[in-house]
Amino acid sequence: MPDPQYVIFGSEYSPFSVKVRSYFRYKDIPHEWRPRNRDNLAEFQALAKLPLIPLVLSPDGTVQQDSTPIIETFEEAFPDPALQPPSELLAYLSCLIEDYADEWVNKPMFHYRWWRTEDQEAVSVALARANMPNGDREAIEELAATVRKRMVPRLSFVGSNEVTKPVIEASLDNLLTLLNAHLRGRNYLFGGRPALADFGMFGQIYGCLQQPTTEKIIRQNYPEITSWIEQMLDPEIHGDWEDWSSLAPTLEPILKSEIGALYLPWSLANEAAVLKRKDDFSLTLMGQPFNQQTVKYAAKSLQVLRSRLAGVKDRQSLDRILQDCDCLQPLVTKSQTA
Ligand SMILES: N[C@@H](CCC(=O)N[C@@H](CS)C(=O)NCC(=O)O)C(=O)O
Repeated sequence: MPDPQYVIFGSEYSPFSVKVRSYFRYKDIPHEWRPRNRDNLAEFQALAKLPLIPLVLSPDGTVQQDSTPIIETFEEAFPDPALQPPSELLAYLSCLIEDYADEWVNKPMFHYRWWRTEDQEAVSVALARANMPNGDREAIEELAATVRKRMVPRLSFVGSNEVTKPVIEASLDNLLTLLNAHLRGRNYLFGGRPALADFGMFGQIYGCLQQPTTEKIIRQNYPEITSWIEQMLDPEIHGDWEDWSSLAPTLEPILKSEIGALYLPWSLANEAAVLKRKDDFSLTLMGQPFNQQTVKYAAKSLQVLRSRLAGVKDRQSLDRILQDCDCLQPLVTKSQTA
């Protein structure tokens, strides 16, 4: 009898869905990739607690949503090959980078998707086609117009506006430059095997390759990233994990200039606003103003990072790295409500 299949309801255009799909492929977990569309929408809605993809349906009928907890659960049932480096230090950094990818790199991905007319047009037609695989041209165009009208105002959900645009775009430029350098001469972020961080980062950057503006930026300038993305679609092991000493020269700059200088200060300000029940917040990033509406989910994920850090047994080297990269304080001190 064939192995029972898990079903992943997702979309090629959903970074969190392709993140989970690549994980299932890497782990060789028997699954069916089921793009959510008009034909299966009712089935999806009957299963979903939240109107979000990915959704994983297990053969026993269990439903799971939210990519990080999905991966954590499956890691227990399918421990080989291990998703995280055995070093506690590197495993923590992998969690931190995954969280940054999910909560911060999602901003430029979504911003570039819906900011410029060329991208709006291309992505809305692609989404309409995915939703109506057999639709004729007129129906696709009509749906694309509806999708575009609905999605463009959602730029505010990720904090994309005229004021924040320079920071969001500069952050992606910075990340791509540093990531390309880090991936030169190595297959994955932590060496010859993909880690949790790769899956999170892959989802967002794969999304960037599906929209004309960022596709051009990446294909013209960042060949190492392009080939890493190709590998991440169906990842295989090419070697062993590296040590911090060989990763540090090119990984530290990402931790410092992206996570320490942008993501964690943003996340801390967001948390403070959530605790004060404010609808929005502002802070200075890259010497420029940044304002957006509060995101409850990011406040929770910051707390998860803190609990995880508190559970690390040997903190000495890790704390020193986090300190050097300006990441430590937000990961040990909760925002004040007063
Ligand atoms: N934290 C969630 C985020 C999931 C999410 O935001 N999914 C988006 C697509 S990437 C979604 O479903 N948006 C509503 C929709 O597409 O209907 C996860 O990691 O799975």
